Amino acid sequence: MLELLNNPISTCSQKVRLTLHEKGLEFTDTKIDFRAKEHLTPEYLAINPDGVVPSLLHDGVSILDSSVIMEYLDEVFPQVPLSPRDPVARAKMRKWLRFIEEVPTVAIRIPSFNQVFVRHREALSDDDLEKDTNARTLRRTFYREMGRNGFSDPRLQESYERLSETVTRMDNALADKEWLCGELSLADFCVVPTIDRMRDLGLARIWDDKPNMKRWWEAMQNRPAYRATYYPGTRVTDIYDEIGEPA
Ligand SMILES: N[C@@H](CCC(=O)N[C@@H](CS)C(=O)NCC(=O)O)C(=O)O
Repeated sequence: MLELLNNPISTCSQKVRLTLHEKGLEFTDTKIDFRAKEHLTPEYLAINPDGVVPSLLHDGVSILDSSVIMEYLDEVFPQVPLSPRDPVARAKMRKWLRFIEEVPTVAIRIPSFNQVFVRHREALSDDDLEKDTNARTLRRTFYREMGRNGFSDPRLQESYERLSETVTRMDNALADKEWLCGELSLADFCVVPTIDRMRDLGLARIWDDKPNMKRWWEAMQNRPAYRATYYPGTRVTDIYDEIGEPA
């Protein structure tokens, strides 16, 4: 049995939901409430000591980290394969996964928190802010830097540059293929949540002049797995009335 401990609007959770749906795997969808800090309870930390989602439980065994979970699912359930068989092509796909984790996945957090999530910290007293920061097992430095007013303008601009660089690389890679690695693969699903969040935050103009990227995005949104992943309540614009303007 597969159980996914996840959150509807978490981009890392969305990567795994996309993979599960594309592969047609049934799973129990257990929602972890960030506002109630369910990801920081002793029970959850016993499953995932990093205090982040998603976590996959496969017959009770925990598999952690969204990209690791994606590769695990593809290995254990080889029907509907989402990784090339050829080792060189597979290495290229893994290079995409690493790039996506290191560059756009990290970059998108800065505008996401500045435009949306930082508002939950604005009213906290100094003591509560410190407590909230210290509770973030893996992310203390990140939360400390954000403070109660968000990340600095240079940090935001650097994030935009990294997101633009990602879109440019994708557009170039897609010039002669339908999907990032030729056949549809985990690399495509790994980057979808970042692209979807960019659009949600009003940053879709970044691919206005990128025709290959636009074609890829159109095709992705037509997939049943995409539609199953993004049910109502999975986007920041579904939940928050006002999303700050992109800087
Ligand atoms: N490398 C981890 C990162 C997971 C992660 O950062 N999850 C975010 C949601 S996308 C989270 O749980 N954040 C909780 C927090 O900021 O307190 C993975 O890919 O699974």
